[in-house]
Amino acid sequence: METEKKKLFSAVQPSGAVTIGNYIGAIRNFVGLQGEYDCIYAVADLHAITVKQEPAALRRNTLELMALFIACGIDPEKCVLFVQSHVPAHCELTWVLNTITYPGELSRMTQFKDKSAKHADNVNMGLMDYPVLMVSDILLYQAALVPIGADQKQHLELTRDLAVRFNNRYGQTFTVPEPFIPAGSGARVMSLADPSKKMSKSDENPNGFITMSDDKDTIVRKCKRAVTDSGSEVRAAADKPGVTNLMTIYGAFTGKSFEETEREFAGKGYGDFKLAVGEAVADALAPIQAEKARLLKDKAYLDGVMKRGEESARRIAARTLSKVYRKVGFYRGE
Ligand code: AQP
Repeated sequence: METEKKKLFSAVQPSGAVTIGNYIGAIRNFVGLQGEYDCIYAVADLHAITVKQEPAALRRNTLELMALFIACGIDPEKCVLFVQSHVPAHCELTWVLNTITYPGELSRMTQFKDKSAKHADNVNMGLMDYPVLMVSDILLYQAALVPIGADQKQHLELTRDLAVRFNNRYGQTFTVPEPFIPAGSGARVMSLADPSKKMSKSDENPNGFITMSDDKDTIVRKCKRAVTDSGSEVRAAADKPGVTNLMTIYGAFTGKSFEETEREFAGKGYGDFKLAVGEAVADALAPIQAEKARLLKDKAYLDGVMKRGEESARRIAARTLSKVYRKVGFYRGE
C-alpha cells in the first residue's frame, strides 16, 4: 500500500486505559487523515515499558488499543496499523541513532524530567532513551509529517536534528519530518481534578480522567466532580481553567464553539453544564464502545489485522534499516 502520498506516522502507548484526552488530541484526528496521506499508526508498547507495566495489563491494553483504533474509524485497509514490538527494526535503528545522540540532549527533555520526577523509583535508561526510540519510529517510515501535540514538540525537534546529523555524516538517508497540526486539533485536554495538569492515562487519581471505556454513570459522576472555578458563569477564560477545559471537552463531542456553549448555558449554573458535558461525552462514546466490544470478541480478526500491519511495516522499515546499515559501514556481503 505505497503511493506517492506523503507518509505520516503517529502512535499511542498502551500504558493504561486510553483517555478522552488521547482521543481528542490524537486518535480522532488520525481518522480524517487516512485519505490524504499514507498513514502509519502504531500501538507503542516498546515505549510503554519505560514506566512499570503489569505484563498481563500491557497485553490486554495492547489488544484493547488496537480494537479502539478500529472502533474509532481507523481503517486497517487504508493505513498501516501495527504493534511496535512486532517490528524489530525500531530497536535496531534506535541502537544506531544512540551513537549519534548525546546524553545532554536527552537529559534536558521536559518529558524525561517530568516522568523521572513522577517515577522517582524507576528512572531507567529506557525512560531517558524514549525520544530516540520515537525518532526511530518516525525515520524508519520516512514520514514527512508527524501529527503531534504541544507536549511532543521537543521530541520532534530531536527527530529533525538526528535526521540532519545522520544525513550530514553518512549521506542522504532520512526524510526530515515536519510537525503537523491537523485542522480542528490542537486541543489539549486537562485533568478534571487539576486543570493545570494534562489529562493522562497514568494519573493515579481516576477522577482526573475519563477513559474511552467508562460507562455513562462513571462519566457523568466524573464530570459532576470536576474541579470548577469560582463564580457560576459558563464562560471560557484564562482565570476559569476548569470550566474552559469542560467547554473544550463539550465542544469536541458536540461540535459547539465556546460562544455557542456560553449562549446555551447563559443564566444556568455549573451543575446543568456539567451534567450536559457528561451526557454528551457518554452519548458520543457509546457507539465506539459497542464497536470495540464487538471487535474484542473477534480476536482472530484483530490478530489478522496486527499480522498484516506487521508485514507492511516490516517491509517499509527493512528498506530504511538496510540503507542505514550500509551507510554506517556494516558488512552486508558482496
Ligand atoms: N490530555 C491530552 N490532550 C490532548 N492530547 C493528548 N495526548 C495525550 N494526552 C493528551 C496525545 O495522545 C497521543 C498519544 O499519547 P501517548 O499515549 O503516546 O502518550 P502521552 O502523551 O504520554 O499520553 P498520556 O495519556 O499522558 O500517557 P501516559 O500517562 O502513559 O504518559 C499523543 O499524540 C499525545 O499528544
